[in-house]
Formats: sequence, C-alpha cells, structure tokens
Amino acid sequence: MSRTALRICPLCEATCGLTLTIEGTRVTGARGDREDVFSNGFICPKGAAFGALDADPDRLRTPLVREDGALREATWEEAFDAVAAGLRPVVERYGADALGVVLGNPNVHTVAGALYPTVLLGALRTRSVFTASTVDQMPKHVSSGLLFGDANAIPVPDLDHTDHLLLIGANPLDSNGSLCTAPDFPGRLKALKARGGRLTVVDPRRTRTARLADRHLAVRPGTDALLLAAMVTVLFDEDLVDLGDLAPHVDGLPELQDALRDFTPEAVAGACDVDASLIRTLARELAAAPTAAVYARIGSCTVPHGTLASWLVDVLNVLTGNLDRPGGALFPQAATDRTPRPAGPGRGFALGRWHSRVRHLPEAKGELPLAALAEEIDTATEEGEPLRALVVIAANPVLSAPDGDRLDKALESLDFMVSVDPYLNETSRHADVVLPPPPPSQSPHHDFAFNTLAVRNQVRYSRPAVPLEPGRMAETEILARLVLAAGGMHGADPATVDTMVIDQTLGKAVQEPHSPVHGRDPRELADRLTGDTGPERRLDMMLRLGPYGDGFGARADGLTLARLLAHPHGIDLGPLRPRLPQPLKTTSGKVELLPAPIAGDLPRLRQALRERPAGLVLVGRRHLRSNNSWMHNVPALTGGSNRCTLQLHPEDAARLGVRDGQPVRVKGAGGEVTAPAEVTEAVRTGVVSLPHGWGHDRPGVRLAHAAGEPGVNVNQLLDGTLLDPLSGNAVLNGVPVEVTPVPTVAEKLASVTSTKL
Ligand SMILES: Nc1nc2c(c(=O)[nH]1)N[C@H]1C(S)=C(S)[C@@H](COP(=O)(O)OP(=O)(O)OC[C@H]3O[C@@H](n4cnc5c(=O)[nH]c(N)nc54)[C@H](O)[C@@H]3O)O[C@H]1N2
Ligand SMILES: Nc1nc2c(c(=O)[nH]1)N[C@H]1C(S)=C(S)[C@@H](COP(=O)(O)OP(=O)(O)OC[C@H]3O[C@@H](n4cnc5c(=O)[nH]c(N)nc54)[C@H](O)[C@@H]3O)O[C@H]1N2
Ligand code: SF4
Ligand SMILES: [Mo]
Repeated sequence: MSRTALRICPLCEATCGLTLTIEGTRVTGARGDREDVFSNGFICPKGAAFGALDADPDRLRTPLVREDGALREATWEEAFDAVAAGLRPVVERYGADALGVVLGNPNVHTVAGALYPTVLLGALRTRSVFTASTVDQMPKHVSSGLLFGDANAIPVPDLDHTDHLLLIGANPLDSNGSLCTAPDFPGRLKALKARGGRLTVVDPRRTRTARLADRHLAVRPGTDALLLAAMVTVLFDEDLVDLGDLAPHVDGLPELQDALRDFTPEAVAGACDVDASLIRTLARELAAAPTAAVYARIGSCTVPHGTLASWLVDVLNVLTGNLDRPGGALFPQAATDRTPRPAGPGRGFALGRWHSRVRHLPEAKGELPLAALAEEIDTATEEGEPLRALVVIAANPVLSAPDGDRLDKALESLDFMVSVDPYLNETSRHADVVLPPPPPSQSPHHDFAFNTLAVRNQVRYSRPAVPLEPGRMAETEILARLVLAAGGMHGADPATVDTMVIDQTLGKAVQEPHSPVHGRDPRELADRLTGDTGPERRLDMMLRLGPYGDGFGARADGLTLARLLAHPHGIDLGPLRPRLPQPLKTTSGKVELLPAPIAGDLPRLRQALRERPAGLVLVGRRHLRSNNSWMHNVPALTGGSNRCTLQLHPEDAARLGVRDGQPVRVKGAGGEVTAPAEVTEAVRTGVVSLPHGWGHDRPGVRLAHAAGEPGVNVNQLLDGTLLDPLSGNAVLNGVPVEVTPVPTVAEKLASVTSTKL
C-alpha cells in the first residue's frame, strides 16, 4: 500500500514543496505539491528524482572508522569514541586553531546544518573556519556588511512585481536561482515578460536564461564591476540619479560620484568588450523603468573584483530608488529572523579582524578563504601550528575548491579528520571517521537560510516523511554529539546541546527591551515550548520570538510550531515589503554608499581598465540535472547534455584546430586536464567553459555510477592564488587557460606513418 507525504525539496535554493509517494519506507515517486503556498506545484528533474537520490545504494548506512589504515563499518558508539579520541588531544596539545572546521553547501539545505555548526564553532573557539561561501557568495556578504552594516542583509529582486530585471552572471533557468529563493524562477521570468517587463542578461555565455532575455550582453568575463561602474557614471552625468524615499537613509552620494568619475562608458568599453553606447542605454533603461532590480550571482562574485561588483549592484539599486521598494530589491523578513530591533546606528561590519597564518589573508565574516585550506595544512610557519585535524561537514573541497590535488595530499597528512557525509567521496575518503546522515526522506526540513532570501515571505516545515531506519541517527543528533565530542563533553546527552541553546537564547531575549518576552521568566518560556525533538523545540522558540511569532502568548494569533504543523502546505506571509531603516546596522545608521575598504579597492579596478587577456579565459557552467559535486551518482540525473565537456566557440575551435568531440588539453596555473571539446556558439569568442564538481576517478571513492563517467576536476586548473582581496573569495571565472587539441590515435598513427615515409 502506498501513501503520500509532503517534503520541501532540499536539492537547490528554490525550496519547492514536493508530494512524495511512499511504499513501505521507500520513496517511489515525487511530484510538485500544487497546494504549496510558495511553489504551487513546480518541480524540476532533480526534485522528480528525489526517490532515486534518496535510495542511492552507495549512500553509507553505518559510520566508518579507520583501523590499520582502512575504513571499516562501526557502531555509532565506536565512531564517536574515535572522534573524541582523535580531536581532543590535538586541541589540548596544539591549541584551538589547530583544529579546523570546513562547512560545505548542503549545510544550508538541512535543519542540522542550520542549527548546530554555530554551536560547534562556539564550543571550539577555533579561528580556522572555512566554508563554501568563499568559493561562492562571500563578496555579496562583504558588500552588504559594508553598505548596510549586516553581512546577511542581502536585498532580493522583487521578481513577481518588477518592471525591469538586470540579471548578471546568473543562469536561473539551470540553477533555479541563488541568493534569490524563487520556486519556478523560469516561470516567474516568463511572467515578468508577459506583463510587459524587460529582462536584460549579462553573461559571456548564451545561456537558456540569456535566450529568454530581451537583451543579452556577452561581456568579457571578470569585467562586470567596470560595466556597472560605468552605468553609475552615466546616471550621475545624465542627471538620472533619483533616490526617492531612500534619500534620508543614504550617506556618501557626492563621494561616490567623485570616486567613480573615471569609469566612463568609453573608458570601460574595451575591457568589457561592450559598446559605450550600449552601456549608456543600459543605464538609461534602468533609470527609466517604473521599477527595476539589479541582481547578480556566481559570475559576478567568483571573479577578481567580486566585492566591487556586488557593491555596485546595490549601488545601482540605490541610485535608481529601487532599493527597498516594491518592484525593486527588498530585504525579506523570515519567520525565524530575530525580533527586529528598533532602527538606529549599529556596530558596523569589520573585516580582517584576524588573518590566515601562511598568506596573511584577512578573515571575512569569521571565515578564512577555502582556497587557503591546503596551505594552512601543508605549510609550516614560525607563526603557529599548521592545521592538524579537521571537522568536515557536508563539504567536498577536493572537488569544489582550487587545486584539489594539493588539498588531497594535505588531507592525507592530517593527524585526524572526521567527515559528516552520506558518501565516501573525493574528500571523505581521507577521514578517520565518517558519520553518515540519513537520506532526506528520513530528515525534517525547514529553510532557515533560504527564507531570508525568498522573493515572498512564507514559512513551511516538513517532518521526516519516513521514520529513521534502524541503525540510523538523525543528522541533528550526529551534529549535537559531534559538538560534545569535539568540545570535551563526549558522552553527555545530546539533548543538553539544545537545552543549552534554548536557555541562552531565552535568557537573552527576556533582557531585550524590544523583545515580546521582555521581563519574563525564561524557564517559564522554555516550559511552554512544543515539539517532538530538541531541534523542533528550537524551531518553535525561533518562530515564537520572531517577527510573526506569538511572543509566547503576547500576540494571540502569532506563529508557533503547532500552528505551522496545522498548515502542511505552509503559511504565506505576504509579498516583500519596505523595511528600511530597520535592517541597517552601520555605525551611521544609514546606507553607506562608499565604505572605506571599497574606496581602497578602486585603484585596482582602475588598473583593470587597461587589462585585456590575450588568450582564452575559462568560465564555469551548471547543468539543470546536477548539483555541485555530489549528484553524478544517480543514473536519472546523468547522461544526455549533462556532461563534462569543454565548450568553445566555433571561431576559436577553427583557430586552434579543434573538432567537436575531440579531446582537448586545458592548462591553467594549477595543472591541466583533458576533456572532450564541445564546439558551440553558446560561449562567446575568447571564452571556454567547463563545469565543476566532476573528477570522480580517485581511488577509494565509492560512487559506482559516477565513476563510470568521472569527468575532470576543473578546479585543478587553479592554484588558489587568485582571490578577490576584500572577501577572500576564490576566482573561479575568467581564469586564463591554454587549450590544445589532443591528437586522436588515428592522427598519431598518421603522423608516425608520414614521418616514416
Ligand atoms: N570551478 C568552480 N568551482 C565551484 C563552483 C563553480 O561555480 N565553479 N561553485 C562553488 C559553489 S557556488 C559552491 S556552493 C561549492 C559547493 O561545494 P561543496 O561545499 O563541496 O558542496 P557540494 O559539492 O554540494 O556537497 C558537499 C558534500 O555534501 C554531501 N552531502 C549531500 N547531502 C548532505 C546532507 O544532507 N548532509 C551532509 N552532512 N552532507 C551532505 C555530499 O555528499 C558532498 O560530499 O562549490 C564551489 N566550487
Ligand atoms: N542545476 C544546478 N543548480 C544549482 C547548482 C548546481 O550545481 N546545479 N548549484 C547551486 C549553487 S551552490 C549555487 S551558488 C547556484 C548558482 O546559481 P547561478 O549563479 O545562477 O549559477 P550558474 O549557472 O553558475 O550561473 C553563473 C553564470 O555566470 C556566467 N559567468 C561566468 N563568468 C562571468 C562573468 O565574469 N560575468 C558575467 N556577467 N557572467 C559570468 C556563467 O556563464 C554562468 O552562466 O546554483 C545552485 N543551483
Ligand atoms: S527547482 Fe530545486 S527545489 Fe525545486 S524541485 Fe528542483 S531541485 Fe528541488
Ligand atoms: Mo553555491
């Protein structure tokens, strides 16, 4: 007999509601939940493959522990004993910073990843923290930190209401959106066009998103900051700046105008490879639209001027009066956000409070660049101990970060490593202990992170669709036990971690004058919490303290976990609404248009005016049926156009003597790889494209299907030296490479024969 269960899809940022068909304990089908308040039935091929991904036979079922050099299956007790015995001596002997923590992307897709890593970092007090953010969106955090005083205050384009969307370096038709949570992003873009709105796409590739656009600019990779700076000068020069209602909340307008004066359309046109007149048109169109939003993603962040580009995106939103207004770019308000404090000056955002040991790279948001992880392990300096041990949670940096070969060796040299990962893959195979989370059907789901980035305020929660299999441990419990084992409290009841967080949070809340629970007894509040598990009680607490919460009885119809559970398709909380000045936490209490670190980085941008790469540059791409490094093991999601090929333009192919399908050698600063050529007009001339997350041919990896077509690791072309200096973000796009055809066997034979003759 089959039944159905609702489950929010954790496979990308779109957070679609799914209806799973379940037979026994197995998910046999997945379709879009038409009644979901946010996704209204949308589903993509990944969501449809939920069952196959969930039941992947290569998912680990028990913990693994290294014994005599080899990993063997173990009990949870043995595994956590080994974790405590492996980590504690390192901390005690070499200090907190000798133990590093690496957090990967799936942490933003799990309840466990949202609730426990912060507790872990608090317990460990290590400064050796590395996450996927520094191969992704750290430039956006830094720009938001500097502009708004809060690194997590990221304005989101009002997709459903805007008249004009300028979309830069993003391909939501394949990625389904990022830092802009919008189930059915493709449908929302089509609706924008259907209501007479305009879509402009800036991307060196003619992506599926670009094909939908009214205008597509194939910019030269890495030059968006120049393009956007020139748009700003046009707005000033043509008197198109109009802050509207924002004016009282903005500081630094004259200084901004002055700082960007040199970046005229004519000055940047050559570097960007975009006509000056077209740049003027872009600026005029943006200013003329009744409402407009500038939105940029990976292609604007993972480049040498990532922070400047991210900053200029919001500068343009401000100058056209579109920040914080419907139809523009607004700050969402999630149900689990903290109680908004009254508007007013805040503490501001500090960068570089400490530095990495080897290259002295500044921290950003408490993190060091992931591109520096290998050297922090393999390089001794006089300043301190190298990393001796690592806790890796949901991260596969051997494939995701620059120079995987070096990192591969470095991981091998560690005293101890623990991975929380469902697979034995390129990274986790180095672990001394692997702690596998259960498959998603057995885990609860709430989008703590993505609701703060969603195009509509809403709240949804799914309980596990299937009970935990015998022998499984919930990922929330795995991480709670990890906190205890790493923090010197091995063996304590994992529930104490949740109790501790609840006590601390409520203890603080009752002291805050703006909190709905000000002055109340925290123990009385804790007793009122509902939920079957510690994490559910924490969710209940956050909902009740949050902006829509019941304030523990203070607001009769406010949100609680119980109320959310009564609405299995979610609760709609309305469209995005203006919130300024409340979200601002700068020391001035205003939007600071020209923060000092940004001004300090402008000379480097000025230099870029003169830079023109002579050879080819590499960019990445994503495929709809894939996700970073971990989805190549499901037959339904592989094959067809989802292949690790080097795309290049027919003119470049002809010049290099490369034929479609022929193997080509790609060489970068960090190494070389060989991949089949795909000759296509989808990339502009001078640009080649290779996707990331491939290269599943290392020994010890247990990914049977992926190993059949392993692909190559694009990040081996990087040596980790190219970074955006303000954010420490790795440069993954616009990287210089050399491409040469590899002669086929027949061609080699022919050349041998001809020399003989
Ligand atoms: N060249 C190039 N490199 C890139 C990018 C690029 O565009 N170009 N993109 C970058 C970006 S944006 C990102 S976010 C990173 C992503 O890189 P990573 O942070 O490494 O993330 P993933 O590859 O998505 O998955 C990491 C690990 O999580 C595991 N995992 C999957 N589900 C779960 C779960 O429920 N729990 C746990 N504990 N583990 C789970 C997977 O098995 C995998 O080992 O890659 C970056 N690397
Ligand atoms: N199917 C699928 N979905 C995913 C993922 C996945 O791997 N597969 N990964 C998820 C993750 S972790 C993230 S962060 C998001 C990313 O979401 P997106 O940012 O939408 O992802 P991409 O498809 O990499 O789009 C980046 C685009 O930037 C272009 N580009 C490269 N260099 C430049 C440049 O210098 N300037 C400009 N203007 N454009 C440039 C590339 O050609 C590419 O089309 O996707 C998420 N969703
Ligand atoms: S778009 Fe993303 S969230 Fe929606 S079904 Fe596809 S993978 Fe899941
Ligand atoms: Mo990402």
